[in-house]
Amino acid sequence: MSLRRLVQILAPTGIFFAAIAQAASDSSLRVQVTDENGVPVRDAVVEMHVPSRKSDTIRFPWRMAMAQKNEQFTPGTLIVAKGSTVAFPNLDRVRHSIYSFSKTARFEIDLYGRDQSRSQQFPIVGSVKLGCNIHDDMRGYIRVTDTPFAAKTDHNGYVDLAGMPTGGGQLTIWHPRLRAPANELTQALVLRTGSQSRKVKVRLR
Ligand SMILES: [Cu+2]
Repeated sequence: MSLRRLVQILAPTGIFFAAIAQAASDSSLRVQVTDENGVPVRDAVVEMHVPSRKSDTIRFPWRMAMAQKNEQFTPGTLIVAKGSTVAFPNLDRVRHSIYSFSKTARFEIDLYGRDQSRSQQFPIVGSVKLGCNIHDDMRGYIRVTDTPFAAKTDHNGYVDLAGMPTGGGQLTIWHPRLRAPANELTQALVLRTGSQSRKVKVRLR
């Protein structure tokens, strides 16, 4: 039976379209990021950009917060949706003054102390490098994204993205030490129904 005939039979029942809707969000992807020597790269941000369905609000399961603890940014890399407001709670006894010179978000937050918090909005997609005016070696990164399919690699360099629509898209890998323009690498990728995996080798500085 031809597909066209099948559509004619099933369309009035709604079954066919339900089947399409099911298949359209039935793709999952496992990515492993390694360096040139095959050593896993952790805390790389992996994003899959697919043609958007509805522009639903993106909600990640983690907190939109970058704390300062033991004179370090925690977590060191945070993924947020474009337009998010991020909290910067200070959990240290000492005071911090956070800044960014990144094109995507230039700001400076005056000194604030223990158990206080400040917040900042991130309306532009890209990466933001955070520093502290008091502690020179404090480094933190915020990756602002416009796709809900984004996550950080674990200590084995793995990331799992699920619930994606099938079809063509762009896979982006970002890491602060990735040796490429804007520290990111983009590859075309066709998502098939079911699960698939891909290994990506990157060069680090
Ligand atoms: Cu500080």
